[in-house]
Amino acid sequence: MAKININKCVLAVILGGGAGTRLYPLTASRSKPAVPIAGKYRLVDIPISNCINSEISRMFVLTQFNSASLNKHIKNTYHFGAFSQGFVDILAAEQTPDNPGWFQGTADAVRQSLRHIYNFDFEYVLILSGDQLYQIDFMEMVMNHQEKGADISIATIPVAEREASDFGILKANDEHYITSFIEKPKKDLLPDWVSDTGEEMHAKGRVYLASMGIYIFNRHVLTEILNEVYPDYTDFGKEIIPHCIEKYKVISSQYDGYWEDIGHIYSFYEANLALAQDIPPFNLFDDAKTIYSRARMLPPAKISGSVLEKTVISDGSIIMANRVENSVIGIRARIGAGSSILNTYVMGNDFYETLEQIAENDKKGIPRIGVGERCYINRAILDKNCRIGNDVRINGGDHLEDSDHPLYTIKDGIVVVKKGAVLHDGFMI
Ligand code: ADQ
Ligand code: ADP
Repeated sequence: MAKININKCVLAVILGGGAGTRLYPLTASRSKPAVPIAGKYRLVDIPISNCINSEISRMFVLTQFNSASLNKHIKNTYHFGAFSQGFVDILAAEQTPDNPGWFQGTADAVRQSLRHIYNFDFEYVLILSGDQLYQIDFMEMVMNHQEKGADISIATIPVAEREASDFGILKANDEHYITSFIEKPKKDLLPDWVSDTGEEMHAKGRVYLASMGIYIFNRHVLTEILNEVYPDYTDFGKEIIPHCIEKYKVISSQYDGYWEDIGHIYSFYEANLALAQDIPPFNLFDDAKTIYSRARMLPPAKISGSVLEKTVISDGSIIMANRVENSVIGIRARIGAGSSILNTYVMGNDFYETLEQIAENDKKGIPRIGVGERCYINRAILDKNCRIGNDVRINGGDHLEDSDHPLYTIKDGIVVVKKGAVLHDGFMI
């Protein structure tokens, strides 16, 4: 089959996030697509970059609330030029006379956005999640969808038993038509949902076919489903998809590469730190699959007296630490002499303090922005613009119980220091 003009026939819709509770406190003051990842990117850069690398350049980002940082990031990053039809537009939940509330779920978010989306010419809508890490060329999925004459395609991936209950699990026939679907099945139901996922996957115990939450809908099918057939259903995974497989031609498009859901603090943390490994499964150093982000005019990182092991250091950082290990250090981060940073994601800062500001703050006893001297920080996420004084000790781990405090939150043993938090000299967690 001839290669299709994917940019003309596909329009992408990125589900930028619901209430954002799973990534709290990172989503306390910003919308989920704006959450910083991998030192210099934001969550939304991942699906957008995958679209661009797949030659899809028309995208809507649906988000529960708009934020200045998201707008600024999108506006300053994604320019497609005068001779392109490309755009990235943010659609935030809005109150209208007949709809007082927020998006009630993923399908409701798309339903409420249809009037903006349908102004454009396209054959297929590609629906993407905003909190996943992957590098996929969508061309194959679109061609598969077209060849099979499907109404809906779902990207699927084989998963093992321990994660199967976190996903929509499905079964498909030899022709890849989906015959049954269950959203997040309980452990005791799993034996009925084993699929033939291929020899290699079976050998790894990955015998359940999970929905990746990536869908292609035919243009007319999507409006029919959302407005006529199931006008009351608000969620794709829980309601729309399980019901659609009886009425529509729904196919599974299996993918066997790296794909990670990063919607929880734990998976977000693990995925970030994995970038510091020798050969990370998610490859930021691949010219063919660039992850795009805002080009900032930052100076190179400056490092002195530090032992660095498996560490990613972003532009504009000033590192005087004693040791940084298995960590990701974000833009403009500052780490003082004698400090040890272990197993930690430091998001970095939005600005530098001037020497005058530092002197002024010193007088008032306010720690300077970044991490001070002789600190020990292990198993933590430091959100942006934190002020960590000298001799601060943060020791995350399973000995800590989940809890929420004014300056930090503990989830799954990971200490998340909130954006802009001030931890004075000697503070201990
Ligand atoms: P979940 O990820 O649990 O499962 P959901 O919470 O609906 O599903 O989120 C899907 C995406 O939509 C996420 O990026 C989320 O942030 C976003 N989202 C959620 N509510 C939204 C709203 N009201 N407005 C805008 N965006 C919103 C889904 C499927 C499963 C599948 C997994 C794969 O339901 O079947 O296995 O994705 O990760
Ligand atoms: P977030 O990453 O948490 O979403 P924002 O992107 O909203 O944060 O904020 C980042 C922007 O705010 C930066 O571009 C920076 O210019 C600006 N900013 C924030 N705090 C300060 C400050 N104290 N001084 C100067 N600029 C600031």
